[in-house]
Amino acid sequence: MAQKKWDIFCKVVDNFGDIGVSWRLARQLVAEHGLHVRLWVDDLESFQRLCPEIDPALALQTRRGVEVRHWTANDTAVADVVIEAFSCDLPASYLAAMVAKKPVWINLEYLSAEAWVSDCHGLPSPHPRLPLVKHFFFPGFAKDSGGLLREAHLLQERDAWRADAGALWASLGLPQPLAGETSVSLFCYENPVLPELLKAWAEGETALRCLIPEGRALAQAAAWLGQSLHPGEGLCKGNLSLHALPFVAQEHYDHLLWACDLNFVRGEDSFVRAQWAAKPLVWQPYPQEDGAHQVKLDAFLRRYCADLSPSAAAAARSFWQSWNGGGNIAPTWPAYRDCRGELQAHAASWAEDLAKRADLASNLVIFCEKLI
Ligand code: TRH
Repeated sequence: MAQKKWDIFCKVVDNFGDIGVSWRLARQLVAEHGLHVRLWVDDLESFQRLCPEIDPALALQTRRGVEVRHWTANDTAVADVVIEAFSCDLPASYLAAMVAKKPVWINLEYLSAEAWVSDCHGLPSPHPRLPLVKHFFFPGFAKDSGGLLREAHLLQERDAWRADAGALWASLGLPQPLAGETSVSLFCYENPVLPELLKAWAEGETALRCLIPEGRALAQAAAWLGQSLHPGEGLCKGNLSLHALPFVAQEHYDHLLWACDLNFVRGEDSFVRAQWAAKPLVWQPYPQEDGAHQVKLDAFLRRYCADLSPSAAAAARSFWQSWNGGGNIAPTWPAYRDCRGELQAHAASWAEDLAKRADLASNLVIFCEKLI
C-alpha cells in the first residue's frame, strides 16, 4: 500500500503509553511500509519527553519521516486510513469530512492477554448516525489477535547492542555493575509495597542496584530513604544502591531494558518492550477503578507461566501478585530471586516464540489493505 496516506489520532489521557504506542506505530509505518503518516497529538509536551526533537510550539513538524500535527490545527483532508488510538474520538469536522471520502477507519485498542480479544479483533462497528464503519483492531498475544509492535530488526539490534553494554552504563553516568551485582530497572506507578521491597533488597545478602527513572516511583523511593534523590544522583542503603535516572528518549529506554537483569514495567508499551528485551520482568498494569487490571494481570500470567516449572510459576505468580496489591512482597522475593536462571531462559524463549508471529504494524497494514 505504498504512498497511501494514513492519519493517526492520539489523545494523551494520562502518562506516556498512548503517545508511546502511537509514535512507535507511526515511525514503523513510515520506515517499514513506505506510508505517508500524519500523527495528530493533543499534548506535544508529553510527546517531547519521549522524543526530544519534538518542538511543542510547532503545530506542524516532520520527525523521523512522520508528519506530526498538533491536534488543535484544523484539517479536513481525510486520509486513506484513519487510526483512532484508544477510542480517542475524532475531531467532529474531520469525522464529518470522512462521510464523503469513506476511509478505512480503525480503532486501535489497548493490549490484553484475555481470551475474548481474539473474538473481537477485526469486528466492524457501524457509526450510530453516519454512514461509516469503524473496525476494532486488538493488539494481543494470541495468533488470531493483532499482535505486538515490533520493529523489523529489533531483536538483531538488541543482540548487537548487548555485545557492547558498557556503552550504556557510561551513557547513563553509571559504572559497570560489580561482579555478582543484580541490575534492576524500576518503572512503575505509586506502589504501596515499594518501600517494603526496597527494604528487602537493602537487607538482602547480595548486592542489587536499582535504577529508577524520574517520576512517581522515584518520589516514593526518596521518601523511603528520607532524603531527596534527583536524576543523576545515587545513594546506598545496605546492599542496595539506588540510582535516579533522567527520563530518556524512547529508544534509549530500550537500551536500559536490554542492559538490566530484571525490569519492572507498567502500562502497555514498556510492558511489551520488556518482553522483547528477553529478560525477566514484573508488570504493573495501569490501575483501573473497576479492577479490570487484575483480570488483565491474571490473563497474562496464565499465558506467561504456562511453560514454567511449577515452582518457578508459583514464585513468579506470587511475586507479581504481591507487586499488584496482593499482600506483602518481601516474603515473595527470595523464591522469585532463586528462580532467576529459569526465568531468564524462559524470558528468552518467550521473546523468540512471540517474534515468530507477524508484528502489529504489518498485521494492521494487511488488515487495512483488505478493507480499502
Ligand atoms: O506511561 P504508562 O503508564 O502509560 C499508560 C498505559 O499505556 C496504559 O495502558 C494507559 O491506559 C495509560 O497510560 C493512560 O506506561 P507505558 O505504556 O509503558 O508507556 C510509557 C512510555 O514511556 C513507553 O513508550 C516507554 C517510554 N519511556 C521513555 O521513553 N523513557 C523513559 O525514560 C521511560 C521510563 C519510559
